[in-house]
Amino acid sequence: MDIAKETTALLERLGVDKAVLAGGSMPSYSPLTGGKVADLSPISAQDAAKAIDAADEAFRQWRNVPAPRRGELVRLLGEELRAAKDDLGRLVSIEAGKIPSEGLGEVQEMIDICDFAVGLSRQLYGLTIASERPGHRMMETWHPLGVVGVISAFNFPVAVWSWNAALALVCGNSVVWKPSEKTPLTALACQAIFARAASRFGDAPQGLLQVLIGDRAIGEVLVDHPKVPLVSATGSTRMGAEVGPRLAKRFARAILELGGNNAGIVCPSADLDMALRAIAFGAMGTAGQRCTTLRRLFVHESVYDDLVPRLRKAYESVSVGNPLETGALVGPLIDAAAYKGMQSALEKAKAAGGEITGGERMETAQDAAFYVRPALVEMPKQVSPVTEETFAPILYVMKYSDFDAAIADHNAVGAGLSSSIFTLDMREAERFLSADGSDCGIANVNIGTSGAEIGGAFGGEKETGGGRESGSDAWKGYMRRATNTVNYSTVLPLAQGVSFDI
Ligand code: UN1
Repeated sequence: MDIAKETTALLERLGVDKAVLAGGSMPSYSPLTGGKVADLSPISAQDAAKAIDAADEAFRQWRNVPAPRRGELVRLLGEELRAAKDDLGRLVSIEAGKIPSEGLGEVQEMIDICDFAVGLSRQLYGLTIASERPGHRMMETWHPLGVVGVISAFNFPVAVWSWNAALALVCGNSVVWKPSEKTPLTALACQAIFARAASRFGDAPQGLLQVLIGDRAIGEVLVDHPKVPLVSATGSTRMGAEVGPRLAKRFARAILELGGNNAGIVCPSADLDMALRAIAFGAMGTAGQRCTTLRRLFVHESVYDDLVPRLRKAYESVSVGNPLETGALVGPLIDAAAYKGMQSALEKAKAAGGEITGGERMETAQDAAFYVRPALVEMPKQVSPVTEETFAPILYVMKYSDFDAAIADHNAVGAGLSSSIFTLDMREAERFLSADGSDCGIANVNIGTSGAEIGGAFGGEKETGGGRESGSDAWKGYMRRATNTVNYSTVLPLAQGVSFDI
């Protein structure tokens, strides 16, 4: 398979001009082979600022378009995504290394959020609130906010953009997107797909979606630009720790979706067959490179010797390889740095008494592709590196005897994204979901930590950043709220009984 040729052909089919793929100074690689697939031209800081100005102009028109009509644009985007699903899914596989069903699943997630946002475009409801004064009415209105900056990561190169863009657009905002440097091609494809939807829509303002191809300095232009009132950023906790304070300094909003160090608890009553499958997908799926990947597992001592050997077998036998050429379930790591990070975590785990199954690099013809066997590490207790997120397929397994202690250990890490309990005991399940249970933004019962549906709000607590994207009422983060009080009486009573007679 000539991956560079196929990438160019896919991009052309998706509507990207071939000329932008060659001759630039920013090489783009596929983790499937490590080979180069394009040379893009990064945008300059000056042009990035201009693109943001253009998006602000577009916003000023778009905010006056009725929300249900704005929904029509997102409906068309959903239609274009349906038509492009096979090609875009394959491009996601080429650029991010995902297996075909996950590449397609990512596009399905985009289609789903478009459907959700179309419905939402008729439901941007505010409250009517009882006023304490006679002849007065109080209400809340939700208004468009402005340019929404989106910074996305390589591991969900297009779905996370669409969560933000679909909501932002129906909410009356424009979007400026800085994709990961590791996955710019899928972003260019989305830009072309969006352009088709916009042209079918007819009178959408120019510049509603801007894509900034570039490095970190371009991300900084977006974060610091005074015309960007909200930045939604997905990536490492380290990135969030830089972006958050910069936004706070100029009182801009942040939606941060950062690291996860997600855990599961397997209780004595668990359905072990089901738990096994959920754990296998959660920990090894997407080669351990989801922010929701299962990274820690607490197994009750009464089922440990039943479950863990079966899990070990699954780790030893799972197919690893180029998912577009073989039926492999585990594709490559994104790059050499990810491989190094994985090896250094495994060395630390070994030094801390961990017993490791897997973790080794697989032989391939290509030096620059990093295929690894997922690692299962039995740990005597929860110490570093278990307490840190390593963005690779490592599952640390620990034995527990006391449920309260397991919950305490579950919560004793910096991140707070996703979590799972496997139990048939309703007391344990409800406790896990309660105020003194899991401290994560996502807490599941009898399913894994990854693979959330778009209908719920997505995000997490603590070092995960606190932001919420996608479903439920996450849209409120993309609008500004006004409280309106209307006096339809002939007098002017002041609130709280204050008198001020001039
Ligand atoms: C991410 O890894 O940044 O819940 C997003 C999931 C997907 C989204 C993951 N729906 O695993």
